[in-house]
Amino acid sequence: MQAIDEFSARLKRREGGGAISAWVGTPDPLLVSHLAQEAFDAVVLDMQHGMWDLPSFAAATATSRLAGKPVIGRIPVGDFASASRMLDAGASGIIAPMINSVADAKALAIATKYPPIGERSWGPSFALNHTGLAAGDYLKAANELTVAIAMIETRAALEAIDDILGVEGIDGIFIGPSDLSIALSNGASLSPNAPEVDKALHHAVARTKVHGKIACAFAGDGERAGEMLKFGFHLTIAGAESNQIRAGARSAIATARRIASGA
Ligand code: 3PY
Ligand code: MG
Repeated sequence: MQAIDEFSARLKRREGGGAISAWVGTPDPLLVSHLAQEAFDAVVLDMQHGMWDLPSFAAATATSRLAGKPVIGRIPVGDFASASRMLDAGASGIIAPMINSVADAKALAIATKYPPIGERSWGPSFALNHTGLAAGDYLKAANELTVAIAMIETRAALEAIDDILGVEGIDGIFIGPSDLSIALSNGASLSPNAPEVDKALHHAVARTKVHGKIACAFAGDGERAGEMLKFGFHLTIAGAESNQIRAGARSAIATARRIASGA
């Protein structure tokens, strides 16, 4: 087993004072290679709104792992078949969007955990290469080496949060503040930093603590990510790569213009 494979177990023990993960939707392993050089604890490859397919996901997972960064995959809504395929490709965890009920949470656990917890089908092709484990050892370790994380981003999910957290095989929750803000405002606004979202975030951290599981949340930038860690989240995001790239470019152009104008 590689040192990188201790990431999920450490996260489950809630060690390390709060992880920050990169978030990548652009389906290019070479882009992941650059981001993985930065001081991120992990890299999320987003197949829900990002443009990854399975071959590009598998290649980016290998690239990220080469830089010492574990990969967590976000599946499209309800695409639990892709969850086990991402784990087969070597992902250390799965984030599943729109988990609104115990039935949804059980479907996630079934796809991602081997028996006796779930029914993940055998075939960890690249996961064996990456972990260096023999097949039998991987079978014994895999449920511990990977995390299954349920997204809470609707009113129904908030109401069912304790039941979802109580499902065996669900290691934690991940708050999607954008969808949650749309749900809480009945579609009136996209306001991920609104006070009612903050209230839900605090509630989620408190309920997760009671269940001894992991609390994760998306943040749109570094400032919001810092707040999330202060709220008590165990893993957060400091913005998507598209925004980080554009912000970097904007800042470089503005600096050049300011210096050229003598301001
Ligand atoms: C949300 O904020 O709704 C998310 O899904 C984060 O990507
Ligand atoms: Mg969402």
